[in-house]
Amino acid sequence: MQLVGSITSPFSRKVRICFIEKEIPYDLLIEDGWDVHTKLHQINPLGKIPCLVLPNGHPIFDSSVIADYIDSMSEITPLFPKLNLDKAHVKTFEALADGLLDAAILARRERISRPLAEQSEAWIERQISKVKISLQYISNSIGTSEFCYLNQFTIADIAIGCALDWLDFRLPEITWRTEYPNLDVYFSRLSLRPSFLLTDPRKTNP
Ligand SMILES: N[C@@H](CCC(=O)N[C@@H](CS)C(=O)NCC(=O)O)C(=O)O
Repeated sequence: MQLVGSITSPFSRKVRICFIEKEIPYDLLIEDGWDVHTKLHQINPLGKIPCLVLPNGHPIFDSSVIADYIDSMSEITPLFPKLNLDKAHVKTFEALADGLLDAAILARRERISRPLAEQSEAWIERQISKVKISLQYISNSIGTSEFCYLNQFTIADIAIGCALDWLDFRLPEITWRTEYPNLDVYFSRLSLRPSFLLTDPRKTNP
């Protein structure tokens, strides 16, 4: 199986962490979602990474669909609870972390990809406010727990961990560690897992 992704994409990282936690081997083809001259754009009409390419060439996207599929491939470290309602809660946290990232990436892209005169401060502020409100919600929900839901490591922790670390990496002006010391403790613990250490976006070796 080949995963089309990158080292710095937080959505690719989410899926790479799933592979490592589930102990499933995969090949990583590094591509940039923002570059239209790539294999990615022939297999995913949305032109986004990550995209999993099955041995028969069929694509699976987006990251939440890939994560669910990877989880079904092995019994090791179940990433989704069995009960439907618990699963829905965990997937809601995953959607929240992914949505926080979508907003944060849109805000950053507006700053780095557009000429200064064309940038909309109102647009950036709208996106950053989604990030901030989501951080508050995540902090309130996690409290002092080790894990986000049911005191068990799930896809919610992977998604939230990838989102928090991406903010540190790309938008350090969002000072979530000082504003939410409980999230600092939560992520410091999470980041010691080999799957997080091996996928640190600051390291170039996949
Ligand atoms: N909802 C998607 C989001 C993926 C995404 O936004 N990926 C970014 C890189 S981090 C990308 O490829 N962007 C290129 C584009 O939007 O054109 C997922 O969960 O996989």
